[in-house]
This record gives sequence, C-alpha cells and structure tokens, in this order.
Amino acid sequence: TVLVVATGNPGKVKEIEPYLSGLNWELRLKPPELEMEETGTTFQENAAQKATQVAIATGQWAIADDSGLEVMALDGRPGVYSARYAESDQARIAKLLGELGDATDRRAQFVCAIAVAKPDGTIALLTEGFCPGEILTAPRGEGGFGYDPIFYVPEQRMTFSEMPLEVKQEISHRGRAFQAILPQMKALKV
Ligand code: ITT
Repeated sequence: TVLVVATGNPGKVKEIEPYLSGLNWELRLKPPELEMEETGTTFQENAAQKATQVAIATGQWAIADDSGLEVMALDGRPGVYSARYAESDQARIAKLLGELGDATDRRAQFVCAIAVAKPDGTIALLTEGFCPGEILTAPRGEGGFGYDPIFYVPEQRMTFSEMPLEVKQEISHRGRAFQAILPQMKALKV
C-alpha cells in the first residue's frame, strides 16, 4: 500500500524514511506543488492537518511530522512556529541565540507529533515524542538540520549535529514518536 510522506523538509525526509523502511509500505514523497496549510496551535493539530490534506489530495495513506523546539526561558517559543521563526536555519539559530542572550536557564525540548491519515483523510494514528536538552551559546557540529547545532543533549555530551545519525535517530523527539507509532502502524488494517 502506498504511504505518502507529507513533508517538504528534506531534513525530515532523511530521518523519517529509515524508520519506515522495514514496513510493508510503498513510500512516496509529497508532490512539491501540493501545499499544506498549518493553522493549529499544537504540534498534534498541525500534524493531523497536514496528513489529512495530503491524504485527501492524493487519495492515498499519508504520514506527517509536525515538530519544533520549545525553550523554557522563552515560555515555549518558538514552538509550533519553529519553521516560521526566520527564513533560513542560520537565521533561525541567530535569532534564537539573540533572544536567549546570556540567560542562565537554557533548558529546552524538541517535540515531534506524527499523524497517519487514511485515504479519506480521517486520522488513523496520532502520537508525540519529546527530547529534553539545552541551548548552547554557539553552534557546534555539522550534521542534521534546523536547530541541531545549538541543541545539546547532556546524556550524550553532544549536540544533535555532533552525534552520528543512528544516535540521533534513537534518542530524538522524532525517534521516540516513531518508537511509539511503529507497532501501531504494523497493526493497521490497510
Ligand atoms: P513540513 O511542514 O513540510 O514537514 P516544516 O519544516 O515546515 O516542514 P514544521 O512546521 O514541523 O515543518 O517545522 C519544524 C521546524 O522545527 C523545522 O523547520 C526545524 O527548524 C525544527 N525542527 C524540527 N525537528 C528538528 C530536528 O530534528 N532538528 C532540528 N530542528 C528541527
């Protein structure tokens, strides 16, 4: 059965595909011209909106990821606005470091909501994963995407950018969301 990956973010595609490769789905990418609207106030609402829109537009099953970074000293911002916070990854990082300044409380968490929609657009599965960490004062590492260079995970003593992809895949917000949803995807009647 076809499963359309409802994202336009190449960084997400690279991380989502490995989780799904062991399952019996025929993965397809969302057509680039198919635009998705996100008007929700929560990650789960936005993930569900994107999965539903792409399922209806393609007539196929669809899976969407809505994710972002919540910084405690900024009352959870940028949160669901993480992508819209600035125009490029570099600008997003610079803006966040500027807003945080020399704050001593640098705690943050990444959040990832995953939604799976049936071809008629109804939501079949919805789950969320979290990864706690700290915002550094300067970027470190080359890998990953988005805010990865400034997101430090104390247990690993590395930023998301510094860790091998397999390690990020295991411990990240996205990894935890997929660990929860994969058994449910295997049990789906398609
Ligand atoms: P789609 O809606 O097309 O999937 P998007 O980038 O607009 O792509 P979101 O609205 O979910 O997706 O925004 C998520 C943003 O949060 C993303 O652009 C990154 O800046 C950030 N983000 C999410 N997961 C991340 C990760 O694992 N590492 C670094 N940054 C991440």
